[in-house]
Amino acid sequence: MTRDLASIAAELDNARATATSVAQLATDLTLDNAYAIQARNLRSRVAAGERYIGPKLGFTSKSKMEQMGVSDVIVGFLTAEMEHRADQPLELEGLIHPRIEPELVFRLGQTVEVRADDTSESLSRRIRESVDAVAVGMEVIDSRYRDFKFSLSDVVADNTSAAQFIVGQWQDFPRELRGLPVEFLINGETVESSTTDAILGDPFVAFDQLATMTLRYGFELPAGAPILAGAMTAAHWLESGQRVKVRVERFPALSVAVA
Ligand code: OOG
Ligand code: MG
Repeated sequence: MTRDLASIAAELDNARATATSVAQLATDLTLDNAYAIQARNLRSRVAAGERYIGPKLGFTSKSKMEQMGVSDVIVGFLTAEMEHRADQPLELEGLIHPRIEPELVFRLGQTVEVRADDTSESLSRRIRESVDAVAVGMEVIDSRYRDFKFSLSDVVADNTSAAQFIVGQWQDFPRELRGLPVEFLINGETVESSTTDAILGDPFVAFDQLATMTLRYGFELPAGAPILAGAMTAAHWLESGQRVKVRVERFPALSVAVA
């Protein structure tokens, strides 16, 4: 039986709010309907007082696609309330089965509006020209589905597992971001290493993906928006007492303690 989008949206939002996992959705949910569910939950969270600040990309790296068995780039939303400050301990309460992953974050220096004659090339170019800073980041993902398992449409409907994110110190936007070594450490031990090329072969290709998805699904790109470009390694389970750190060459390291 096909369920209406409003009831699926309400079930997922309730799962998030109560930190209780739910069953995966029916397999006949289309990707367009999954994005419609995501948009409904953004609207209801904004109506409840949260503030939309920017988009996040997911599955832009092979390591993430392989870890989760999903191979298409996805986009979710970030609200101001989801941002966590690195100098505060990360609280696991209110989360179901959180994981953490190392990200690059771009910042939009000005609002990017979609124009009627935009192609993904022209929009990608304006996004890139509007980015004024980049930082190392981390994302806490927390699938609302049982056992952290999902299909592509499931994870899109669930706002791409987004839960919290941390942004390190903003750096001037460089001409080039390829080839920088990345290390992900838990309790001082390197658990993953990679390079910035993990993101689509070149982190700047994230702008093309964001442009294509924005033309299709209408994400807002307001001034000041952080844009998560996607994890550069597989994600790791968060456990209380851990210290998690990301090192990307040429950037200040970013670390956070788990309460
Ligand atoms: C979906 C979110 C993927 C990324 O950076 O690749 C993502 C998930 O893995 O649960 O945020
Ligand atoms: Mg991510």
